[in-house]
Amino acid sequence: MDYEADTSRTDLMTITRFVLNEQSKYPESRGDFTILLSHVVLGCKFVCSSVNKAGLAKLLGLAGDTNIQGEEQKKLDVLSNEVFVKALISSGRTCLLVSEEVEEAIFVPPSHRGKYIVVFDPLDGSSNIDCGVSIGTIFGIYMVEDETKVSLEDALQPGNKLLAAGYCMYGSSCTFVLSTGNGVNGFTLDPSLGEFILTHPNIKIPRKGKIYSVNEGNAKNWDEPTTKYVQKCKFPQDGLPPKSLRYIGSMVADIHRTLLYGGIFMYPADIKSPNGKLRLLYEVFPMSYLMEQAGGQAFTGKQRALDLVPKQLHERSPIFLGSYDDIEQMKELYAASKADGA
Ligand code: AFP
Repeated sequence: MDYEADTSRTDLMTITRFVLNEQSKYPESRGDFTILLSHVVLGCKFVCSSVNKAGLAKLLGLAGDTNIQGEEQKKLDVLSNEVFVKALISSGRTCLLVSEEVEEAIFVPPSHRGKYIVVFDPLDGSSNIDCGVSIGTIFGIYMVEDETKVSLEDALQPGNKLLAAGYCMYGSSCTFVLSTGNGVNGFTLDPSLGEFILTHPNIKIPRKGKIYSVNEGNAKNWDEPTTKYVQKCKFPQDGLPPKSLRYIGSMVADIHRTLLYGGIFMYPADIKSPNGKLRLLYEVFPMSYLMEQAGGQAFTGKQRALDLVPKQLHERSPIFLGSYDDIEQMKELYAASKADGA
């Protein structure tokens, strides 16, 4: 028996161990963030288990309600939202929550208050639930300025103030991707242990990618830079082969692939939706933060996405996320179109 190999196989870097290691680099830390994160992870494990047995437990289909975006709520959306709200409040480390499923911000009762603000989409990509496509939870974590005076303004911080962000993808495996501002790491749930194990240390997005990802059904309404970019992907003039198109329509899955394989993910503005579709606080900001932490870029068509200052909780923004060079090319097209006065 190879005892050495066996020992390394059992020396598992669980997400808790990983975060505690990170915490030990800050001697002044009291462990609040670690506790909060363990509650986020618990919520993800609960949702993962619900997604896995959704068909059996009759959790598929509509819950019969419409959320604030005017979309039909699925049973799993409702359940996931409840799970995260309860897990976050019971952590005793949050003061303000913003959920995609709830119109107003949720102020945590004073008895349970802590210093963190969590913005989240409990189950993104829910129109894909019934056909078994990967879906996920997206979250971002901020700190409140003054714990004794929590206000709505605290939830409207720019993305560059994020302390941490991540997502959990419920797919062929359950993958938790996290950044606390020190690179990006991916963990895979080992169902036999019930633990997330570090499987993708220090994720770096390739500098340039071979894939573009966009809902081409909206092409007739795109602006000129987006149209030109996609044309270049299909008919490159530089002698390179055309890029491949991959679009799942589930942001977590599309971003996960983009982080690992490189390329560009776009949800641009168009004539019908001048602000695009994706929500700034709990879709655009967390994914932009992860992208930059992995060495990529996030651009709105006008500016660095993380520098946007939100005015409303459920505001939308156009977004281009991906490999450094690919986003650079998109920025050049926008700059040229601005120079032309388009
Ligand atoms: P749903 O939660 O309604 O499925 O929306 C998912 C999403 O917000 C995001 O996950 C996708 O990237 C995007 O919408 C897909 O939108 P289109 O269907 O318009 O391409």
